[in-house]
Amino acid sequence: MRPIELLRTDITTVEADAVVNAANSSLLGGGGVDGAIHRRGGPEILAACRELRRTDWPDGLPAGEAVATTAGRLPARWVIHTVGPVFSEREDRSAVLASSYRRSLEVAGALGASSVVFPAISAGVYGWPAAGAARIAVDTVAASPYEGRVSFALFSDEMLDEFRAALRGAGDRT
Ligand code: AR6
Repeated sequence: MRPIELLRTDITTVEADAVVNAANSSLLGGGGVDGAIHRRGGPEILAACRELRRTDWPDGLPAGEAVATTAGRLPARWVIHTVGPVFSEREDRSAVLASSYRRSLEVAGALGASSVVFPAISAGVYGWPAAGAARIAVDTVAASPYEGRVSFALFSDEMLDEFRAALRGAGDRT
């Protein structure tokens, strides 16, 4: 399995070619990772998002899809915005969450990005239980043909532990 690095840090401080944003369909900002990325990256990112809404995604970016913009003032070349699914008790949306990771890495590969850092997509405002979110994240990244370096920036010790457990289990699941 590819090496996957786990960091206990604010994603906006990580140096990587591409930083993944856990955005919403509007692409116009929000709280959590999205708020932090726009705050620290500056207005250039929002301007690029508005342009994408005007051109490619007039109805918004669907869940499971990903798109890149400048990273503004972040220590990165690109922000890859993806929209995770809102967690549902009634409907299994795991495939959509996996798609967010897969499509983000496809976009990174197409850009020629040699490193990508992810947050725990959908595991905050969108309500995904941490263990499941970590397992889907790790398994999808492990299965991706993307050749660059992948890391996760996790915001709490609990989330770091969940990702460690998912990584330990990944060898058994693949
Ligand atoms: N660095 C790393 N991880 C963080 C940071 C940070 N600066 N801030 C929060 N987290 P969330 P979602 C963790 O809510 O669940 C926004 O309003 C957080 O603790 O950012 O996909 C968007 O606009 C959690 O573990 O993303 C959407 O409306 C994980 O990152 C909605 O939230 C993801 O939490 C998306 O919700």
